[in-house]
Amino acid sequence: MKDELKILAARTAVDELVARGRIRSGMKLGLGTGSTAMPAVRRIGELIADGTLSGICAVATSFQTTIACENLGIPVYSMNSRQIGGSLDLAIDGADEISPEKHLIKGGGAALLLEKIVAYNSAEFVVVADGSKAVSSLGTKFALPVEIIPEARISVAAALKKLGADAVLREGVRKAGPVVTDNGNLILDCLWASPVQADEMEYEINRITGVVENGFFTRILPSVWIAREDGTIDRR
Ligand code: ABF
Repeated sequence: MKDELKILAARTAVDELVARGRIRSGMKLGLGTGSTAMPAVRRIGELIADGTLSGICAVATSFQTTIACENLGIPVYSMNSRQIGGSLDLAIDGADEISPEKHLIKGGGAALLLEKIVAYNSAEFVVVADGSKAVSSLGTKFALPVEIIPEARISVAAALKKLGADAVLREGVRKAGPVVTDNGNLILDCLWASPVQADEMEYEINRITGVVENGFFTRILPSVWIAREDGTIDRR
């Protein structure tokens, strides 16, 4: 059921954005990671294949999304390429949690750094999700991922504790070692005893030496498509 809602949110968002001209031929698009972003990527691939969209230049936010784009015939470039020039027209991605102010937690799939580089350098940011992602506050349920330089693992965990967070090193599925991000870094997953002010915390965490980026997304407010259990779409 959840998978169907993810597909519904993703396809509805892409189709409406195309119908309103907010996704157009020739655009530079950021393409997200995860099981909700993927049907959006697939839909964009279909619209390229049937000729509705042409001249799209994409930036993929993970290795997984790059492979999907290759298979779908979506041309992928680096943010630094001549075609992209460091900025995008629109980025579309999933989220782990969405607060009423449309602050997000992202990075459950450990791709938060590239996801944030893409989102924060896009003129428009779109988030697609199923209803379980809409929450009343952030910080106490879904652990905030913080990407860190491996050598700073202990010192960053101590600094996060001073900010009230309990930080746990993310381990691989078989616990044979830590999860290593696409950038060769580690992830500390952080939980607080009570809800946090995400915009302040996004800033404070990034001031810690050894932190590369954190999964609070508060500086660009997304347009959000959330598929509810009854099959209706909550647009925010
Ligand atoms: C990406 O996909 C991540 O930032 C987030 O962690 C994840 C959401 O996962 P899913 O769409 O698979 O639930 O957007």
